[in-house]
Amino acid sequence: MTDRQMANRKKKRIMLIGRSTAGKTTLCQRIFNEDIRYHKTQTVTVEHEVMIDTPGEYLERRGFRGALMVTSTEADIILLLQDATENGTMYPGQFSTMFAKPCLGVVTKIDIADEKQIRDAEIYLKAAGAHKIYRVSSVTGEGVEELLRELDMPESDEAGGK
Ligand SMILES: Nc1nc2c(ncn2[C@@H]2O[C@H](COP(=O)(O)OP(=O)(O)O)[C@@H](O)[C@H]2O)c(=O)[nH]1
Ligand SMILES: [Mg+2]
Repeated sequence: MTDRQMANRKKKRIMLIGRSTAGKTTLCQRIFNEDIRYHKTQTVTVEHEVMIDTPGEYLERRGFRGALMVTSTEADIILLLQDATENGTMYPGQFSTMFAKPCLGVVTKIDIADEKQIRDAEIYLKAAGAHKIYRVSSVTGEGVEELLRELDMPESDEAGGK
């Protein structure tokens, strides 16, 4: 095992859930200081052994809820992403109770949302069962450092250097 693999083994695994275009992949890329570029997620991908990115369909289609539950067994923490600019939400009430893991809420795209939209997104996440909620923009980076601190992944620890 390489040193990096050793280091990653001790790191918590973070699973990202959210409808398509919620900003899961972009947040992942931001966290690892990768170029922000668009690509659609077609399968579950594990980035740098710590981030588990999931397809939006897993949330959008009821038939895939089981897949989310199975994937969650690999995770230590679950992030429920809610796009602040989305009109409404895909999360059913108490969605988090499906998982036996701590669920944190993340409001995304705060750079292009107004305060009311951000507050609504927080209400949706709270109703979904998120026990703590963060506001981020993966474009400007606002709020990302705070989230990383909560996840115990300080930006300085070079989590995903390629
Ligand atoms: N303005 C802004 N756009 C974002 C942000 N995060 C993601 N996006 C955009 O939203 C779209 C969908 O993002 P993506 O990460 O692919 O969503 P995913 O389907 O949840 O993985 C892309 O065009 C991103 O550039 C953000 O924080 N601010
Ligand atoms: Mg994606």
